[in-house]
Amino acid sequence: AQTTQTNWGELIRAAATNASLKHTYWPEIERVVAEQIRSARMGLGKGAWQLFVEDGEMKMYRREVEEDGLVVDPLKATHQVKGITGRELCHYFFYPEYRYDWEGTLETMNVVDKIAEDTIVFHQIHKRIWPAAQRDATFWSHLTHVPDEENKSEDSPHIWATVNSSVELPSHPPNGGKQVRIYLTIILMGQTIISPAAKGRELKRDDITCKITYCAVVNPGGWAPSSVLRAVYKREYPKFLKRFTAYVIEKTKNLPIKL
Ligand code: 6CM
Repeated sequence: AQTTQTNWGELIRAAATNASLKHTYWPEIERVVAEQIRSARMGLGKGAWQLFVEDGEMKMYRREVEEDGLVVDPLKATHQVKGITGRELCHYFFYPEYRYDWEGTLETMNVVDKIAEDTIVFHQIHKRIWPAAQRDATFWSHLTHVPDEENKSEDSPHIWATVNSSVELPSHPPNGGKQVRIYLTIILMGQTIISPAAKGRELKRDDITCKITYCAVVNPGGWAPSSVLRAVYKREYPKFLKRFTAYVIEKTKNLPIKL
């Protein structure tokens, strides 16, 4: 009941930098980020989600959806990882300097526009998957944090999120090169849970768990055989989430905890 009353737009605005708030993209960023946070927090709720990968704490669900004959299956994944915070998770997902370290589907990544410390515009070319044409994407990426509804006390860590959403760039028209443009809306969200045992003493990495939600809708933009695409997703999404979280654990293990 709480969730329906939350004004996510207001919370997202409160976390944003001035440079982001002033940008022409802002109304769209606020709308999409609010919508993504709302639906990521909703859990599986209604809708025909089918579990298609289960590996330890990691669970991945999809809904089979096609638009104009193209597979656009929404994906929703949940995971739990010890030793990292939601803020750290989203930091490594958002900032471009780490992307080649963990993004296995990437051929090239370019920062088209660094709008602000919390909003960056990217052009990415992804690896070609036989027998389809190579894909590229242009999207803005926004890093935000909102108070945790379940943990309302003053000093409890915020929920952090990075949202990526396609945007048209006159400098990079779709299907201009040899790639087919894909359209994506993606959220990675992390909620930090602190073990009650840590109360009153210095926090250790052993005391923290990150509850992760990752949702993705990718429209392949042009011909791609459904069965191949679903097989690719079944292989690549778990690979991404395992590899990426292992990467964040490795990067942060000797660093001070950033809540
Ligand atoms: O969210 C992820 N990565 C982000 C940073 O790179 C970003 C990227 C999203 C692009 C995901 C699409 C890649 C798949 C390209 C293949 C398209 C179809 C080819 C036709 C096959 C027959 O949000 C992690 C993304 C993990 C991808 C599985």
